[in-house]
Amino acid sequence: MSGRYSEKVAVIRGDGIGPEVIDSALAVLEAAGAEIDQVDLEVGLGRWKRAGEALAEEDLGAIKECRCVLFGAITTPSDPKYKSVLLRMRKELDLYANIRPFNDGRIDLIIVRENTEGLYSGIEEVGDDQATTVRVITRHGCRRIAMKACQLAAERKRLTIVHKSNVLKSDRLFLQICRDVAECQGVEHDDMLVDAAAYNLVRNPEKFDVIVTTNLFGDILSDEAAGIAGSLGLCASANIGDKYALFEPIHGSAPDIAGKGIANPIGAIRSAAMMMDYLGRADLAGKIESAVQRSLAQGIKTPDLGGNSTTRGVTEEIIKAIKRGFA
Ligand code: 48Y
Repeated sequence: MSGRYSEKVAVIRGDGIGPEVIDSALAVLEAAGAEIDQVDLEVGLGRWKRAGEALAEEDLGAIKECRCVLFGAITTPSDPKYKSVLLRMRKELDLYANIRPFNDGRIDLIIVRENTEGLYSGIEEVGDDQATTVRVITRHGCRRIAMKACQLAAERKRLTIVHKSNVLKSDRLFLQICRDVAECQGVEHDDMLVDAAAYNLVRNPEKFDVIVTTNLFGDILSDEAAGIAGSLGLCASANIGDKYALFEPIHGSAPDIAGKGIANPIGAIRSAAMMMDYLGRADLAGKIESAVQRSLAQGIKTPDLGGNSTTRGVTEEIIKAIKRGFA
């Protein structure tokens, strides 16, 4: 980037607290000196109610014209006619690696979740007496997620392959391929059954460094890790493919607190920092993270962390820290 031109970023604020936390993230990006060319898109339940469509084909087209997406949160109603926008984008943009770092409190690890197959295959049959969901594990899917996880593990210490191969034969393939890739890449690795991993995450989180796992296990373990880190509101994620990328806080749209001004903006702010890292501005990402740490250390916290600060209060404190050069 180096100030010569700015990157085109699709911004999807979404529903519930999505707009509040994305506005905070954009304000922090601006304070940090990020240059982005923002393309605002209206996507989500609000749009569905208004126009009968949550994510239009032209939105997907517009996204494909951008380097990446900054995404708030979207409410997925249980109406079977409504197709999850997030899952559609992950699939249609082939965002196969969901990377979720956790480094607050007792925890310092990255979960690398396969994001396009497994139990999220969408291959389902619902009858009156029986309902089936097909769990799809492919060699191609395993290889590429294992490669991504190995790249991260090589910069850290160890890779743990999390699976349920004692019961699910599909996970024997996942385990085998992940092991082969780790061997090939010279990455130190071990493996653990998902139930043992769930237990150990609570009891001994320091056992983990980089976890690679299938779609649903990654979904569940990352909420658990967020609980250990202190709050879902702190945690960020990157959904990365070979062509596109989408950055989002891991929390949902939290309709119960929407509009109250108390949502924790840190998950979205950290997602914006991950985006800057992706765009080649690791310096800005580092600056933002240091300011977040500084603000947390000052005790400026929203209610999810036991504090009484507002979304705005936290955002202003982080901006102040960036401007004072604590970063
Ligand atoms: O990103 C997540 O961890 C969320 O729980 C989504 C998931 O299942 O991967 C939720 C999907 C949705 O709301 O449609």
